[in-house]
Amino acid sequence: MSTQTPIPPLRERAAWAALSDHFAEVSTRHLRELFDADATRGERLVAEGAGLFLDYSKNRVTEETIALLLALAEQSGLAERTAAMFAGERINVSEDRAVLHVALRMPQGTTLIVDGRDVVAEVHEVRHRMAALADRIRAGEWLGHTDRPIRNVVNIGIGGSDLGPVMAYEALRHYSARELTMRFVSNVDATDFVEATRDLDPAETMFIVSSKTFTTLETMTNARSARDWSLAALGDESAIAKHFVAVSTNAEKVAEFGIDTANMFGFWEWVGGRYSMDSAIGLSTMIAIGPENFDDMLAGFHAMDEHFRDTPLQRNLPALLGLLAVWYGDFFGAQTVGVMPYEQYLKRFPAYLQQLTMESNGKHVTLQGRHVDYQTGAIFWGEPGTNGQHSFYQLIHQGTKLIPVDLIGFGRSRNPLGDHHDLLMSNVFAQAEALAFGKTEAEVRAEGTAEAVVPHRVMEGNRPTNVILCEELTPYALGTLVALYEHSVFTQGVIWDIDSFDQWGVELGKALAQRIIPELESATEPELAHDSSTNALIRRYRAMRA
Ligand code: G6Q
Repeated sequence: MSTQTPIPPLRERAAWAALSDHFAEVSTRHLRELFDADATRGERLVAEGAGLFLDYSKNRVTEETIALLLALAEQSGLAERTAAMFAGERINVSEDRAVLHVALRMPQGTTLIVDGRDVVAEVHEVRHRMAALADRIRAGEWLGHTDRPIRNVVNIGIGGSDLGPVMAYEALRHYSARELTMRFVSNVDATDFVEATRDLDPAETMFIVSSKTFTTLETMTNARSARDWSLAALGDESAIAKHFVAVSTNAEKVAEFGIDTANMFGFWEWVGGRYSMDSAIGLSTMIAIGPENFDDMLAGFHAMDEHFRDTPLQRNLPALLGLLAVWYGDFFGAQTVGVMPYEQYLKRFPAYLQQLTMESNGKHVTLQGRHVDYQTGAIFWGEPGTNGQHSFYQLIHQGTKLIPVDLIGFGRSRNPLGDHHDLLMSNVFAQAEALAFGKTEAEVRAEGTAEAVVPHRVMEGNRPTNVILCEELTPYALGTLVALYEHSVFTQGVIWDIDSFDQWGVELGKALAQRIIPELESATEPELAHDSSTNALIRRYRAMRA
């Protein structure tokens, strides 16, 4: 258990009560009014760190709101909990584990002793082995069973063992070795495996079986199909050693599957699945972009870690982002947060963030196990800009729901082409402006709008946004961006006093399916003891598959 002293329940913290009173006043104020009252607001309500710039001036806050949110962070023990995380204390209380993804990006030569072991040294030892493999594959020196170089790499994993690698591969495609084909298989639906491998030659294909536990149904099923697929072409069990590597914490299960543990890259129980893209789970990323770029990505993560740990809260990007999420979720009753990267390479970033945020903060009890009496994790969602503007932005502009939005943009495109990038970025600024200030009745009338149509064209505005800017999407920048959200999630979890690092709902899903599989597969009619709906559905499926 963590040695942290318990803090008062959220509603009993003085800043919470003050925020509740303050909300009544601020919630009636319009961003137009707040900007009119203060000509420098747009220059002052900003923060910068680790190469990222955050403009949070278009939020429904005053400086008093920010001061109260910062007081709430202090009264919630954010500084102490952050120090505890960085020190390797067991802050994941329900699993009694340390939470040390920050150690995955600590520079070589630094030291962090946990349970008598230098975890940083262990991290770098694995990283060197990963780099040796990545270099051999990238140089065409890793030969398959028939002495042909490996040209295709397929990562098999799901959840935290898939979403980070897929997102990072897409985000950093510009840096990837284009002669290699990278594929990702996650779903137990056979279509995923079949479509991912249909045009690949088994003699040139390596599978990375990525699974922390090496017991996950989807991954092990896909891994077995991959082995059958390889053996059907290569014909010989000895081929496995040249075509399969494993990333896992479970050496016993890896060996049982038939992968030589010399070809296994380990990590540790203190790396949560959704916090693992910078551990050996990132092996596919490293093969794609090379060890040096991978190191740059880790340097970006580390820069944001240091910013979060060392910067006063009023200039601390993850803390501000996290506190604003609490402000909207708990006071305005906002249910969701939109994250819109104006960068095509970040097309999988919202999906990645969904797991990071919702699996971490989708919790209903406090660290002490008491049911919360306030809202916790919001629903995160998003699409790359500008695509979303031509579909769901309508609801954000004129619907009845308040949806705070993060807009992420870059100073330069990785693919400069005519004026595409200026057009893209003009949309970031225009959307943030329109969402905040809207269009009044008077403005709509002044455009010569027919009276009956005026109400339809009015934009109330007062829709909050954060604008996050970065120079360009490099591996380093990606690291900073991911760590920004990791620590924002942590900040929110600390305020809500929840365990952001367990996932019992996911574990339940893993166990439940196991019970039904034999009922679907048995040759004779099984005795079913579920509810009447589940029993009937199972019977119907059995009839359909026959
Ligand atoms: C992440 C979760 C979950 C996990 C997957 C895959 O934080 O624990 O998404 O990553 O269920 O688990 P394995 O890596 O053990 O296969």
